[in-house]
Amino acid sequence: MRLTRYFLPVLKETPAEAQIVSHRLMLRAGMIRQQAAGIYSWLPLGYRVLRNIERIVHEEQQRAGHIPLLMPTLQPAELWRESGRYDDYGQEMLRIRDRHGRDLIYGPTNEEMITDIFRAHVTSYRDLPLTLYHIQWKFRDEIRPRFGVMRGREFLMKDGYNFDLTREDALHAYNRHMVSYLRTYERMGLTAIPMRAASGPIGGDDTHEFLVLAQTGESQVFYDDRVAGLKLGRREIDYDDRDAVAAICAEFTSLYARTDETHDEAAFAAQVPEAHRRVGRGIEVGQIFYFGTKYSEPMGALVTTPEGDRRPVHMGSHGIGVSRLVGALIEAHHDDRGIIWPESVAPFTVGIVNLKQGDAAADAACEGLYRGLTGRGIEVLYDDRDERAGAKFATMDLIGLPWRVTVGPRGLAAGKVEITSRRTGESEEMSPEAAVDRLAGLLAGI
Ligand code: 5CA
Repeated sequence: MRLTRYFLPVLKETPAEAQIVSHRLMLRAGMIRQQAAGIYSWLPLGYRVLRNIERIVHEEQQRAGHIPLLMPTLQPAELWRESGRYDDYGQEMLRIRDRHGRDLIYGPTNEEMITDIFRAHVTSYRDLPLTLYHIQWKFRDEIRPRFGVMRGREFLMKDGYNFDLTREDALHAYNRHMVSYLRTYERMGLTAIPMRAASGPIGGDDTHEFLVLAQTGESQVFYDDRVAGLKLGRREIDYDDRDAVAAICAEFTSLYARTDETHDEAAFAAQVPEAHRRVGRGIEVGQIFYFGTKYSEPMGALVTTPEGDRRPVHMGSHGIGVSRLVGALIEAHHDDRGIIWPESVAPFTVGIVNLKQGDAAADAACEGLYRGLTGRGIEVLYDDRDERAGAKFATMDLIGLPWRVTVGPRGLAAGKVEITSRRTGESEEMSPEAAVDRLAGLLAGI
């Protein structure tokens, strides 16, 4: 993409309304625009990041054997009356009436609708296990929408729902989700710690939240600091191997890690040596629930068992805050000059800065680099504006592309361009051809 043909409305001023760094940087980098309290347009740069996050979420869900579909944002109130949540959900639920006087809601979550789909089509244990998910906009009329996309009213969520014959099968689905979530966050360059939590309006007893440690997080967290060092890494995972999946969950949940809702001071003191005890804050980027037959029973989602009787299925639901992750990623990856995107989610991986637009040699070298890199499948943003070098560097630093290639007449006279890592600030000079090879090599494993 050439910057002169793109739409990147960066702001020079720091917006006064933004209280936390990710919100400030998203506004300054031209990623989002607020349209109403807690409701945002995703401008092209922000939309690219959102799409990259979605892609990783899809890949990891499907790797775990979960099946994508797409449910609507508007739901008939009838379904929610069946489960009893139409009245329970309170003011967070946005209620709408259509021209025929029928009550609709803008879905805050989809347990009822997915249960309705299930009961219409599945009648036998032979069709189990089944996990369906989608990535769709939700609406919750939060009392205090704030921190930009972190606590929006309209927000993008991945929500998945498992259907199983027995509690044990459903707990395997729960564990599968935990492991797939750990992988998802790790691929984005985030450490998200599973913490025992409270279930709120979704229901059930078993629930974990995934928290990214950050000063600006809304949740207070209590944990053994050794839990923050655990990594899945590149280990092979067989999602059908119950014991192996359960063992990974045990590895990641046996050290003390709880949110304030479930924190137990006595257990904290007994289980965690003082030197490892930490109290901090975290951003909740996901939550998984097992709630048994809470929806299947009232809504009649039954299957025949191998013994021939009919039983309500065991269910759980599992959510990832896709749009919130954009903010969480920035909270975890920035410096005083701007965002520092991990390569896996970066809106573009490489930025080309032409120090002297209009100089024939510099323009030709930039065009060559642009074609060479895009030809190798790399997403490039070429700053071809007629601007001062300082302004171009500031824009690149602000929008946080992982790699910058700087091209100027002086370097070119010696046959060189410069590659700079946004994360380390380290630079290296080489020929334009070598730069293409080097970047293609560095990015091959992402
Ligand atoms: N039905 C379940 C699981 S699918 C559910 O709704 N879970 S949830 O309420 O925990 O939401 C899932 C994730 O969505 C949260 O972990 C959080 O990351 C994200 N989320 C929740 N509310 C908001 C909000 N107001 N703004 C942005 N993200 C949110």
